[in-house]
Amino acid sequence: MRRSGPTSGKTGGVITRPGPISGPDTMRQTVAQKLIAAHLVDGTMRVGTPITLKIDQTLTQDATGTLAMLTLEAIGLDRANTEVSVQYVDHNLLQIDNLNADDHLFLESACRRFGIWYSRPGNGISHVVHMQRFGKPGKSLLGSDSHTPAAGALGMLAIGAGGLDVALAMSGEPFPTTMPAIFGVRLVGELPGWVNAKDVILEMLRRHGVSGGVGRIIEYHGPGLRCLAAMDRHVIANMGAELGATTTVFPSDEETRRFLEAEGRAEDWHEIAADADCKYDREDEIDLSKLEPLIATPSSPGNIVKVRDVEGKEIYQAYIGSSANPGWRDFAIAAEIVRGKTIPSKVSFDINPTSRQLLEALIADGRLGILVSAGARIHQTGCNGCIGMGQAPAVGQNSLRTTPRNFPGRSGTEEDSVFLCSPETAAASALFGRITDPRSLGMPYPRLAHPDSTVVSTALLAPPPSLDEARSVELIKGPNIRSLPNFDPLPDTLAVPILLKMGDDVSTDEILPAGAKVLPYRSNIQKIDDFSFERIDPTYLERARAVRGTTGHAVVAGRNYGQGSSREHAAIAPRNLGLRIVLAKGFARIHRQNLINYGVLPLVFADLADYDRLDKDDILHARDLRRTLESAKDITLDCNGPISTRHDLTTKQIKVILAGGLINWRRAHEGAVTAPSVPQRSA
Ligand code: MIC
Repeated sequence: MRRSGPTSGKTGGVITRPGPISGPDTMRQTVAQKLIAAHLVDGTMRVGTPITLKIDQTLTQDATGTLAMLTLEAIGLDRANTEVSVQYVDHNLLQIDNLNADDHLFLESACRRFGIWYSRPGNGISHVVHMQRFGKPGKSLLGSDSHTPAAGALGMLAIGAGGLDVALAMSGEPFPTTMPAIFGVRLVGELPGWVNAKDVILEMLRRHGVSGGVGRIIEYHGPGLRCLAAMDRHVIANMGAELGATTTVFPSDEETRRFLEAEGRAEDWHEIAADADCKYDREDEIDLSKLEPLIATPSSPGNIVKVRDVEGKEIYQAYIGSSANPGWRDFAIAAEIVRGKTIPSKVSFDINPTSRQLLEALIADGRLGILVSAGARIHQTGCNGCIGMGQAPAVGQNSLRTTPRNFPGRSGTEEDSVFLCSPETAAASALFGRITDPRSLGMPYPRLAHPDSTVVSTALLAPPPSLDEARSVELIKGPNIRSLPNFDPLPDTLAVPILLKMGDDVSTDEILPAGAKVLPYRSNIQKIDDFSFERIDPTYLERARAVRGTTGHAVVAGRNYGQGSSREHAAIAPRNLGLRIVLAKGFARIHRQNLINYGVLPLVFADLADYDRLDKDDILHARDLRRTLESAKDITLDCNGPISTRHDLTTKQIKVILAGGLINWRRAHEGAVTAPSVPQRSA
């Protein structure tokens, strides 16, 4: 590793520089700045200013992909205009009726029609398969999944977004965003035995909380990188989403080369290193050798304690898998821990292989057999219980998972008790039936080197057909696949009741849940409406419907509103129920953009004290809204007195909201798009 940045001087200390420094004229650049500079279409690289980025690759998964494909149809796209676009089917895998299977067939036909790779059900989780088969250092990737930044592990600029933004990127449009600050995290030392890359990101969450990355790219550097394999870096980059970061990047170094060589893609490697004396906007340092096993307690990835602090609590489930611990070593180490032993009968030991390649590798090296003999339940390759698609725990029982999120009810069980930890902690706890620090196992730490070559499996990965063939493909639409509703423009005067007053860090899982009951309606907005805010207030739906055709409504929230998933349904469904304004102390990036894309006005309190003055069922008045939005950043609303708010919208975002959303705006300004066809590159 060539570069190391300025140190903070003491472990855990954070240095914040006074002013923005990221600029195109900065000669000495960080990896993130180099990646942005290489993809900058419009704007200057000054922190907080609008920029647009050229997108080389896109990733969609089935739960968000159906809407993205319907958008491609609506805008009349002929063929994906990217270097590589891949549609994965990894979320909606349970087929208890026709709904999910209908979506799979629709997506398969859309891939053939629009020139997109199709990763079939059973091939694996998008982030992992993408890294294995398509990821390339130096490329940009936009994905309709908040964990897309996982590909930053390979030195990519990988960003999560709503399906509509990803569809437009597929049509060849640059992606609009805000220039993030670069948060350099210097890693020194080496991970001790029994401490996983998961503990590194849990340590970041312990230090910085679930909004510590908002408006930032987190860039890891320093000598400690040497002990992190590419899939370990994936763990850290993946869960940068839990810090609210725009993305996470790692340099492309010798380890990246080793990974790509093992995947049979040595030619895709090139080095990307930060310049020796580059500067970060903010800095932190982690001494890996001082880390110990950590765990997120229910119900936020930000509730971090030492495993030792909760040791002894009985568990019902230990679950290994998901994009937050996807690597071969994550499963192999679990196998070594349980080798020759038996999991107690009261524990459900769930193994969710993350990709077909990984499954084949675990079969080939015998470790799947070891897990099965110990009592593991082997589930199909995919996201599964991470998104509540099966494997829900019993009520009130502790479930230990290596997954990235434990937001309330996300597991599928309303009163769940989900902890997030490393595979080492999950496997050790499975053996004892109670939360166990893996260092108390009393066995030597099995140091497992990644093999030099991996099983490469492409049996379930279909390349796009030729343009001629594609043009004759009909989209296959089952009865559950419905067009997007039409939304009206923003009125000039609003008198909207506040239907909900929420606190800080409300996740999209609470706004519009996922899970096996709801996910099948991701392609049917009219139906998915029914679940809006049901976890926060089950009376919301009825109250929203009552005023939908007349006034519409508003909701009020605290900081970091809409953290978590990229699902645009969390904006569309409440919008379809009449949501006009979200007034919050602050927003998570992707959800804010999704609100804008569907014509909902996101406003922030200019004076936080006003939050306390508002109550559920108060009426919020806005007058002369259209003109004020265009002419000023400050908007004064009225609710028993003035409420000062700000919007921070770009000129285009204002126009989009005034038009009632991005689709309306495009219809009015650009008409249908027929993108030039570009031959797809093979993986
Ligand atoms: C998640 O982890 O919440 C998901 C499921 O991957 C989501 C996508 C979705 O809701 O479909 C995400 O992270 O964007």
